[in-house]
Amino acid sequence: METEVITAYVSLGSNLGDRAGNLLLAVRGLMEASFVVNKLSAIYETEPFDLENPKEHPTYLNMVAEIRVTNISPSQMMARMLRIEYLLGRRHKNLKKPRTVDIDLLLYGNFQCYTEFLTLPHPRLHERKFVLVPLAELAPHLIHPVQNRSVQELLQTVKGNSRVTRWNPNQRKIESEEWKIILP
Ligand code: PH2
Ligand code: MG
Ligand code: MG
Repeated sequence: METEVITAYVSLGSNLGDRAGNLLLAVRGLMEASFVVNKLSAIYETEPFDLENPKEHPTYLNMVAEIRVTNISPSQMMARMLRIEYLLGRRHKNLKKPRTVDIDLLLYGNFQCYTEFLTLPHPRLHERKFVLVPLAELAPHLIHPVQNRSVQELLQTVKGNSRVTRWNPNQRKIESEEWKIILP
């Protein structure tokens, strides 16, 4: 049997708890679920986007992973990703609530599908700077199979100026309790 190799892109986001720790546990979860992780983008701190009251939501950390897929269908991939979300503490599907981790399938090669369970390419990927910035880091020349434009071009014309900055672990806020331990 011929094995077809597909390159897929997955978006990871967290805005609850130890956000960077959650992203890295999600990457580990992908590897444990037999996904071959080719490349990882940097981690970006991103302003909540696409939500009714964006100011009321904690800031997100987002990143994108490139995955080499053999013999796993898009729906099998989604099922494994949902299981990782569940194992990392996500208990609700409510898009409006903060979450420990959100794992979305952005692209599965050039495959297109429109079902209740899964839409590919991800229907909002081309409108989201928090996805396009890390995706452009990994694959700037990749052509979006529906928009027919490269990731770089989509990023240049994306609407809105929501903040997306490279996350720096040394700039993390230190909680007041931690200061007491460092400075007795
Ligand atoms: N995810 C959403 C809605 N809004 N905003 C940012 N910055 N990052 C996200 O991952 C995100 C969002 C729904 O999944
Ligand atoms: Mg999402
Ligand atoms: Mg999701």
